[in-house]
Amino acid sequence: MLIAITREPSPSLGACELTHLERQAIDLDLARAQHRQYAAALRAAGCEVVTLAEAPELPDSVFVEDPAIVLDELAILTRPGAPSRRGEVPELARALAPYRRLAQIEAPATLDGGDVLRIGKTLYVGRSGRSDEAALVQLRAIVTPLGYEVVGVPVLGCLHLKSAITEIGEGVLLANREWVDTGRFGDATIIDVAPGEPSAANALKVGERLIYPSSYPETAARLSGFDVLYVDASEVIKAEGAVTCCSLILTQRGASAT
Ligand code: CIR
Repeated sequence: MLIAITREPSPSLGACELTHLERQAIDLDLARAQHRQYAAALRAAGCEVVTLAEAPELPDSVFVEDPAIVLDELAILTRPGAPSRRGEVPELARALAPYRRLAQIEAPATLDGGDVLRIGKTLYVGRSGRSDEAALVQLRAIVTPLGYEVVGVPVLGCLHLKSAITEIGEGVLLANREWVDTGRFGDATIIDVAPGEPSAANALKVGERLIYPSSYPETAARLSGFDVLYVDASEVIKAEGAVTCCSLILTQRGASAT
């Protein structure tokens, strides 16, 4: 059984952090409806969905991917790069504690979960504006004893590594080569985002299915052969989010498992 942890969009989502996008009005009712559709897609893909309560004082708290990284063996609480997001961590810690033992990235290092792409036992870590070398060193110390390799990857022009590249099948990555050097990912097959859809590389793989925004039809046309559940994510996209950011997916196991 897979668990998907999500969080209701904050009533203050319109005051979210923005780095590469101009601010646009966010329709909160629509964001909530889209979030329910996203939860339904997670259920259709086989997840039990745990939804945390909204946090009016934390505009970006719907993006639960950033305050934690969940591996089979443990969860690592991050120290988000944006100070406004650091208050998101304690609630995620409470939510994850029943399932995983917890480790923590310590100050002054900063790390956003959106910068961590796990492929097998390799953690690719985006060197974005949010995640620094000190965090990479801490992460490596936490996960190397568990058999993981940590590889830093420069990211330029987008918020996070997973804005630029995600895994959509075994050995298959969806990528925007303008933002990341795909040569860093070994001999993986690369599917390029369509020209004119630079933000289309973020797909959420859940088991054998993909959850993918309906906003990128030309890139979607390149996903034939994949079992895709489309969701309307227009409002989180305005907040510089996408589909991986709105959940933490974990296999069900107890916190004492190692
Ligand atoms: C932020 O700038 O932190 C939010 N507005 C968007 C975070 C999106 N998270 C993600 O891609 N993992």
